[in-house]
Amino acid sequence: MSLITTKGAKASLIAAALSLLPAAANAAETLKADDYVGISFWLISMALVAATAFFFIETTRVQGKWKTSLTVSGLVTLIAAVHYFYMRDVWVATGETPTVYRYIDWLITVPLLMIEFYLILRAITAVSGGIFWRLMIGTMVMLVGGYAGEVGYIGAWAGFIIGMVGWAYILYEIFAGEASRVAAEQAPPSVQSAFSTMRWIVTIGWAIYPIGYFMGYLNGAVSDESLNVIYNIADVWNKIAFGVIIWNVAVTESEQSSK
Ligand SMILES: *C/C=C(C)/C=C/C=C(C)/C=C/C1=C(C)CCCC1(C)C
Repeated sequence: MSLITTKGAKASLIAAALSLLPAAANAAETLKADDYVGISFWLISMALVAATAFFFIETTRVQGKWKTSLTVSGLVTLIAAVHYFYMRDVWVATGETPTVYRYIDWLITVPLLMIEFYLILRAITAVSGGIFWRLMIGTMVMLVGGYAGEVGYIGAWAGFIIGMVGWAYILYEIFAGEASRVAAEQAPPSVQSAFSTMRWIVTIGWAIYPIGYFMGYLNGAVSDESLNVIYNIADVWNKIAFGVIIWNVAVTESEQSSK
């Protein structure tokens, strides 16, 4: 049974659009033409809204077992879009870095991105729940460690190290653990190639955040302005491009099996 019907997709889009409108109108009054950080917040917000519409509508095009993956991609960009509208307002109004919104966004979207690894494997074969739980545990350790360090509940370095351990655990699972074995041994070529690109995103694309933590926070070498622009671009890559890879494999596999 499909999770999202055409009608359902339209309704969720309209709801999403409405929830974003007031915030959009609000900030338009104060955005300065030379505030390039604010403008980057705007661009990313719009790209995330468009990506959400795209992923939800495309769920109607793929086979049932791929719909959940696409829906999750749409949820990631929707949740991020709403956070970006708030972050953009905070930045435009105060020039301050909206760290707390970023962490709340990560707390919801990063587990969803991790679930995607589990979902694309589950679409092609029977996989153990252990993969799911290990990816979740790694994610939580990474984010809670980073947050505790950033807000000062624990030392900045301790938070960084705990966060790195969580991330390393995730990388182990997808490069050498059960998830990687299932992908290598049982997945068709299109899924293998998606899995491999996704894990490079988690390695290289995700590295931007700990580097940002280090440069911006631990040694203060990077300004708030640059850091926000860098995070904003990273999120396009790590949320939208990640979703597009899943969309591509879902469409390819659906078309293969309808032949
Ligand atoms: C869409 C948002 C994404 C993919 C955010 C990802 C965030 C991280 C990979 C954060 C990682 C961190 C570490 C590995 C150690 C230091 C603290 C963090 C939380 C910045």
